[in-house]
Amino acid sequence: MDTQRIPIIVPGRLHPHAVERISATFRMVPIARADAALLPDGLAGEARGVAAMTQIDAAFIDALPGLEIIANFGVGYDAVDAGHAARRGVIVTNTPDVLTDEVADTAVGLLINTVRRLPQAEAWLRAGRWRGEGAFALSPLTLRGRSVGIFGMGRIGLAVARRLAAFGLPIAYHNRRPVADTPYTYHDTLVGLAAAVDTLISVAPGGAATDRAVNAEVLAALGTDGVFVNVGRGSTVDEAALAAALADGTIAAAGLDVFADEPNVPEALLSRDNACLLPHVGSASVATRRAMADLVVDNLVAWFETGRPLTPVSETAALPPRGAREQA
Ligand code: NAP
Ligand code: 8YV
Repeated sequence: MDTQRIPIIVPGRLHPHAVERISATFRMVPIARADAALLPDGLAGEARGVAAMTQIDAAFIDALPGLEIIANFGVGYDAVDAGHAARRGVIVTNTPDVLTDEVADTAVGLLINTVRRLPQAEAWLRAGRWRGEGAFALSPLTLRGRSVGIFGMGRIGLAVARRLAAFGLPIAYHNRRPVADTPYTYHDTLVGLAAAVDTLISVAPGGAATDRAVNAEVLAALGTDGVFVNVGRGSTVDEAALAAALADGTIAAAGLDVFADEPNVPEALLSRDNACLLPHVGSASVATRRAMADLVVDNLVAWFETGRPLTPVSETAALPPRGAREQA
């Protein structure tokens, strides 16, 4: 197949390696954002693919009648209306597995920084205070003796669990369903999990089902020695309740890589010394982001050359292959 003639829309910013490969393989159509009004004349009818790391809503999908596939940059695809895409017969792909270990490493680093206050200790040294004032204060919290609860025991959750089990910490988790063949303790509610542990790590996806699931009740259940870490999605947390819990001692500390309205971080979190804050860097190494970019493009190539995507999301996994559609 001559893929060079296939229009692939790229709304907004995309990883440069993905852009380079898409423009070398397909007819790439960059637009500023996912708004069909920005498409060159006639392109809305011709477009067959979208590659994006931005919001793709139902209106944009509906504006592209020939759309076959949306390749999302990221394993989390809450920005894409995958349910609507499925109803329209449009495949959605994401980038699982290639980032799992990187994000799990980040989660563990963030947990340790939060508990042992290593960023504050480094700032103390760099400000000349070690030389001028003496040793940095002992950290009130320790990882020793903690028990860990993972909200979202999927690919990344399991990778975090394996790491922390090797640290000698007991692991429990909450998902909608128990995971087969794992040694970890299952809780069928998030608040039940929070009450059973003192360290809650969220690796849950965004979307309506998890919206502000980590709320005041869950934080109260975690308790005054509690540490909350989030590498999943900011939307899963009631940030006002979290800021209040950090301020009034309902929990001890939080480590956050993700926020509800990125890149805007609430002042009530920025001002807290017991919050360790990262700018969504879970997967952000050169090697891992390049692997994600490759998987975005490999999905497009596989769809147009073999008729089957490599990593479709669950909502669109049962859609028929390309060949079956052409015969229908
Ligand atoms: P995954 O394998 O699909 O795991 C997600 C887990 O969450 C599943 O075990 C799922 O189990 C559970 N879950 C989903 N909805 C739930 C709900 N409503 N209530 C309770 N549990 C629920 O995905 P993954 O590859 O581990 O990635 C997880 C998430 O991490 C992504 O969606 C993304 O948001 C985030 N992420 C962040 C970064 C970063 O840079 N910080 C990087 C990569 C990924 P059940 O289906 O049984 O409920
Ligand atoms: C990416 C992520 O940084 O994969 C995900 O779900 O959150 C991160 O790996 C993000 O998707 C790129 O915008």
